[in-house]
Amino acid sequence: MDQSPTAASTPETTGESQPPDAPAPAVLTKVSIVIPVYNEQSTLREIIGLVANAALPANCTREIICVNDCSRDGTEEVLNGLPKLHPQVDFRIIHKPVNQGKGAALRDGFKLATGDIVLVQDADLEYDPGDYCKLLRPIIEGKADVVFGSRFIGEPHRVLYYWHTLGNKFLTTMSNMFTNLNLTDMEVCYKVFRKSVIDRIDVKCDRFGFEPEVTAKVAKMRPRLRIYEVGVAYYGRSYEEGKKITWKDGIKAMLAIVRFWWTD
Ligand SMILES: Nc1nc2c(ncn2[C@@H]2O[C@H](COP(=O)(O)OP(=O)(O)OP(=O)(O)O)[C@@H](O)[C@H]2O)c(=O)[nH]1
Ligand SMILES: [Mg+2]
Repeated sequence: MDQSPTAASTPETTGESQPPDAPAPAVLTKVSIVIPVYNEQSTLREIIGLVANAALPANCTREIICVNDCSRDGTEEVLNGLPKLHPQVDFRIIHKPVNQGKGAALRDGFKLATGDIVLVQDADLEYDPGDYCKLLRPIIEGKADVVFGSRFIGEPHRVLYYWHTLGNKFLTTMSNMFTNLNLTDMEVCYKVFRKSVIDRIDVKCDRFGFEPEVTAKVAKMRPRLRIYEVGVAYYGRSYEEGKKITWKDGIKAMLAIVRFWWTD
């Protein structure tokens, strides 16, 4: 594996020799922010505003890739209006003809990514793009190949469902037992990858099995990847506010943990 800092942080070789006192060339790192979107008309404008304006580490640029998973609530119109609202932002927007799920939407989004780093963002307002610097820094500094956020290590988080939290912790523990990682939040949305890592992952799960699948796959990759975790804020929503995930998704996650431990 390439052990240099990120591919992105390697200055381009131009072949020209620099005078000794010339300022070091600015190193540009492009971050591809991939957002799966399904019936998120009510939060989309606000979250995209936050994503478009979120602070990034120095010398980083961004592209925003939105994958509309055949929404039926006016999401399409909101998405098509975004480039006008944020003319400074490099958008890629695709509309899928059939609903396939978060994993499939991300698989499509990753294919369009042209950045050096790929970051997954949900389209609701549960996570805070204000955490991007923290999430990106370990990769930019060359210490990490993959960074997971964690809702359970210290940052502000809305106090909500006990059994849901316990379910999350159970799934993380089960995933850890199979992968031998010591993650604290396997199901977190914020997952950041060097592009060269995500390019090696063939995402098979179309729906929420994505989280255990990529976790198992990054754990299995050899030479071993450097995986970091950073605390992120979490503004969880209640079922009345539109929360969709249920215990059935938990069962599917358990099956995915075993499946991707056993096979690729
Ligand atoms: N539920 C759902 N989300 C999808 C689908 N395709 C893409 N997504 C997007 O995937 C992201 C995560 O979905 P959420 O429903 O918020 O899942 P979650 O955050 O794990 O669960 P909640 O607690 O319900 O918010 C959101 O940005 C969705 O818009 C799909 O088919 N179903
Ligand atoms: Mg959500």
